[in-house]
Amino acid sequence: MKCDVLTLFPDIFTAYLNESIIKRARAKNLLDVKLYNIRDFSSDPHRTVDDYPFGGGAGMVLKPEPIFRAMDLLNEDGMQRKVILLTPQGRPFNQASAEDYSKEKKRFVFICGRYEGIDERVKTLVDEEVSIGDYVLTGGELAALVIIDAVTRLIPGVLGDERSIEDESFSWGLLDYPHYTRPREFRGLSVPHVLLSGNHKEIEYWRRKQALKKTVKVRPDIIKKMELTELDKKILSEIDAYDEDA
Ligand code: 6GU
Repeated sequence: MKCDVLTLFPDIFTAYLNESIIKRARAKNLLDVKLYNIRDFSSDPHRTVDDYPFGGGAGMVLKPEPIFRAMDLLNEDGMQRKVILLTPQGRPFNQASAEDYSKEKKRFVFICGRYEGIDERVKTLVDEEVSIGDYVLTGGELAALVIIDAVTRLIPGVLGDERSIEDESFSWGLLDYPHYTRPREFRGLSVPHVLLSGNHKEIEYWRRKQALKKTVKVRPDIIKKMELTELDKKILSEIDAYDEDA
């Protein structure tokens, strides 16, 4: 994934982009992020980026000029770009969006809104408005990082163990099953026997059951939308909390 980020707070990104899997993806050139401070594209001596809203009301609005000037600079290289505006008014981002983005050939631009809003005319530059959930953040920076993270881990070669993604698609849509490592017994809490059995068929069955159980309990909406296999239906019939008619 290659992207340009327009933000008033580039420092928010640097710590996260310089750790762990994301750092390694950048080192391998599988992820390229260039940060641009919108304030650097202000044209007045006070480096103003916001102004009062026409029509009155509380809060400030991001001015259009600095963002247009930043986009003019990006466009000088003639590359095709997909421009995403991060806003709580956007289309909800999900795992399917992450998969689409991970296959995108174009360079991305993430425009991070701040303050109470952004001048509506900026949207003439934008291909998609995207939100990461039904709550309000103080700015789009965390949303851009969430998207970059979710997309990067889907790019082939980023995760050390390619099975991590395979395992996920086996249970795609379900919440994950419980994981255990050594010691077998810890403060009176023991690892479920089946995981020590070496019986891979039984382990697979147990994990699927645990994933279904967890999902029924905390995300019944996911179960309702899923295509269940005959095995899933059998497992679910063994789970008390599940009501087929709900
Ligand atoms: Cl993309 N931006 C802001 N400010 N808040 C959000 C969001 C984005 N997605 C959810 N909440």
